[in-house]
Amino acid sequence: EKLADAVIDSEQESFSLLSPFAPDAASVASSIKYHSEFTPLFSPEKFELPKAFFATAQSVRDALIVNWNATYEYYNRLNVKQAYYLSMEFLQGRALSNAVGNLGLTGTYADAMKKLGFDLESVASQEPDPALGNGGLGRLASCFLDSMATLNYPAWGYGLRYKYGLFKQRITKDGQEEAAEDWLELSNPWEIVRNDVSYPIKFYGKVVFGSDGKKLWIGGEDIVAVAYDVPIPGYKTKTTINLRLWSTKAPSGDFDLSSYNSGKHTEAAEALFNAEKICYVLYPGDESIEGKALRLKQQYTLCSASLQDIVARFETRAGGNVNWEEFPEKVAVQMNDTHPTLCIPELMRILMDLKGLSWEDAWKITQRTVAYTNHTVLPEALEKWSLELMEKLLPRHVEIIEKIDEELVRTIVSEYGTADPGLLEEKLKAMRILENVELPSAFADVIVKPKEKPDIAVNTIGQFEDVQPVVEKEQEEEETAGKEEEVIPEPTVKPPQMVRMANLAVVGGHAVNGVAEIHSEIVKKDVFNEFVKLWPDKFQNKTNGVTPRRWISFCNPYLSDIITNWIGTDDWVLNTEKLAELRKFADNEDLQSEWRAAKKKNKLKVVSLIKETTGYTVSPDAMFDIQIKRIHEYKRQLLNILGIVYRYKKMKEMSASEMEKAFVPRVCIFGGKAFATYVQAKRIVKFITDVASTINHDPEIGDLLKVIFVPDYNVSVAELLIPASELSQHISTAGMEASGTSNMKFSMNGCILIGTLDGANVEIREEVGEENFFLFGAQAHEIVNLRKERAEGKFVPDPTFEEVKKFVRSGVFGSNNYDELIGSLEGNEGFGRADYFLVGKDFPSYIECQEKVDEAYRDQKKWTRMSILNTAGSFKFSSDRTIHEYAKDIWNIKQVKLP
Ligand code: B1H
Repeated sequence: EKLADAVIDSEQESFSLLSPFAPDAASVASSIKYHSEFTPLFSPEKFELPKAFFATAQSVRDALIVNWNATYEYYNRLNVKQAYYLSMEFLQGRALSNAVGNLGLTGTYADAMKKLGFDLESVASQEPDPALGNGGLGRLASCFLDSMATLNYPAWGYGLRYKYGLFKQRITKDGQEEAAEDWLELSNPWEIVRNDVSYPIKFYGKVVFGSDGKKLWIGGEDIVAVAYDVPIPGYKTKTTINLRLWSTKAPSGDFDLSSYNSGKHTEAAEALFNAEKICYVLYPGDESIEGKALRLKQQYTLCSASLQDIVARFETRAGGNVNWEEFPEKVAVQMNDTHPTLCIPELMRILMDLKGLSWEDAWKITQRTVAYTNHTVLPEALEKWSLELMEKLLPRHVEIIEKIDEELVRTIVSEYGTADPGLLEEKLKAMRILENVELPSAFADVIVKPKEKPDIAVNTIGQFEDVQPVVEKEQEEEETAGKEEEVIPEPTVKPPQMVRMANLAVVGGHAVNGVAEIHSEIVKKDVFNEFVKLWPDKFQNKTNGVTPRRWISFCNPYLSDIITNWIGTDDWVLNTEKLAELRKFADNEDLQSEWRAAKKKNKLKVVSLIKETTGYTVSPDAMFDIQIKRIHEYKRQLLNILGIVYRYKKMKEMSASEMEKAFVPRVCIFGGKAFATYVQAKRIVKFITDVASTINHDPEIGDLLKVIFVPDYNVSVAELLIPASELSQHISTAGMEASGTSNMKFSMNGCILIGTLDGANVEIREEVGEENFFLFGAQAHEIVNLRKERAEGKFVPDPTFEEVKKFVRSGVFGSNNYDELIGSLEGNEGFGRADYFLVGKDFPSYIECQEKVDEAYRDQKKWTRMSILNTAGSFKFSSDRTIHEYAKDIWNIKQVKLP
């Protein structure tokens, strides 16, 4: 009965639960005072901003813990089905304003801060921005947590508690420099360590048969994973879910006292360091085998600790009555990309080796429990692991993976038969989990052995490397130069044997989804086409979304107030479809002038940010044109900056009055980090800052054009930039950006997008209307042919493109001739990479489109209307919509309302 009462029908009422915790400003102030005295982090005599932040956070945490406990207890009691979102990244951003906002206490806390002599905004800005993620994939995970809590879904996140988050970026005269991000330096007020929730994790060792005939994994290296819980409050609900982050340590007793006593201090602590270093850094470099082993250890730690925890909870909640077949009715595991794919063999291992289930039963349960989200189609980003490394580190898992692979081979053989060995070979090549590995012995003689040829580039885990490493290519060419006549001998080196994690994820799960419509189509047509033929029902689309709490309500209070006033309610924060009501006021001059005033106030904040971080002064009356995202060739920051260079060249050819007539004043803002070993991306950063310093110091240009690279782009910087944006750039080569999520945030904040038909741009344009989106560039289905043409030398570049390259090479931006950068956009010689990302092809249509942008901006009424219609049309992109879809179509979980 209780369960039936609590579980909310999908077409249920919307919640109007007020926070159960409704103190007044005076009691909040006294709670903060209390924590400033009794939560010892700082000396007692002073009460300054950092201490004020920690004391305030502690006081908010008290409320969160009450709600967290109530939520946990209730789910335990009802034993409802719960979803678990496993991700190597959660890019949470600062928590204070978000928590206070979700509790509905922003006003109360602001008043309390005043009583104590502070203002809430400055206190909140003391919080370190925890960067436990690289970009969109990690931030998506955090938006999902906010929606799960807000919508009262029983769901948790599982991740790793990295000691150092994504590096801090400094911009120097040489470009980007990286420094460690020590976000835990002063401790993390939001986490609660659970010393009683810890699990053993094993690496290396060997597999033997136990006395009961079951497989036993023994020996090797043992460490312990300890739970750190971060409460995640929902908006206007008591539901407070959990983000459980694992930290690693050595088992107690591993400190070697006798070594220490004999003076060997470092050796004494070796085991401790060995265990702790697993969670030191988000994505350690993968250049060395040590680095690779560490990343695999991280992935396994996440999967093993989380599954042991989930299984233990299942058993506890079942009381004395464990029925393993019910596991998928109580548990849904979502794998955020392939990084947690070891969940599949790990759940199999636990069920078979520890719980005694048969292979068949364990396999059915695993498949029904697990699902996989794909976030990229870049071939170099599809994760593969060396079989040799995995065999050493996780011998039992490799046995299980080999058996899954064998079963898959059986399925493929029975589906396609052996009559056409060529066809069968092709299918096996596309679908097998193990690459370059002999067929299982049972199939050895029915199939002609596939011819071994090494892959050109051995895949590593990142998507951040040069797609075709320049240096290697050059060497290759040197080595083969003048040898045309010679017969090239068959390579004697054995091709590397690899485990293809994406194939394992597709085979082992019951659902596979892409993250935008066009991306899900590409996933089906290209990446996993062979699997679609086998299991068409597995494949789905779940277009990404972002939380309207953080990304409109809290980061843009000026705009939020206007929306609330004009719609007549603040319900839109929960029911974003209400934003569509703004459409009927799009031409209203009062709304338009309020709208512009709010934008201006947000722009003024960014003017200060730019002054503080770069020293440049920019005009708040110029158009703010922004591109913020990881620096990657496919995202084409190079197209943007070359467009700016072209604009600058044109200006230099004009008189002052001609210039003003021809161009609208712009501040072009970039932000984003380049992966530390991604050389070409770092060159792009350096080039942008070089162009910036030339243009910004050119007295003839003045406010007509400024170029800014905002250093150390992160969630907090995004929260300032997005509300101030007027134009934002989402200009990836079509087919390459899976979704993008900042595009959604910009549109919600009344920013107009310039972009290609890629990722979620396609759907945003449909929703906000074609006339409110600046479209240019080649389309996804044209790309293969365009590249082919390009490589064959058939492509004739537009004169504007030749002109802009020549201008760059002429030395206007300093002594650097940018050979590697500009060369990458040209033929196949030298630095030539035949413009793989088609910057040259799209350049003329981009320039033309930017002219239309200027023209539209000149008519401020028209522009404001476009801006309002973007916000009004953005409602589909709330992560609430996305989470409802996952809950219904993949996880099969129901909303549960706390009493
Ligand atoms: C996305 C990644 C990613 N796709 C490997 N793939 C990583 C791959 O550390 N690694 O090894 C880290 C991240 N990230 C992004 O996901 C897509 O590029 C975006 O288009 C998409 O919006 C986002 C969320 O779906």
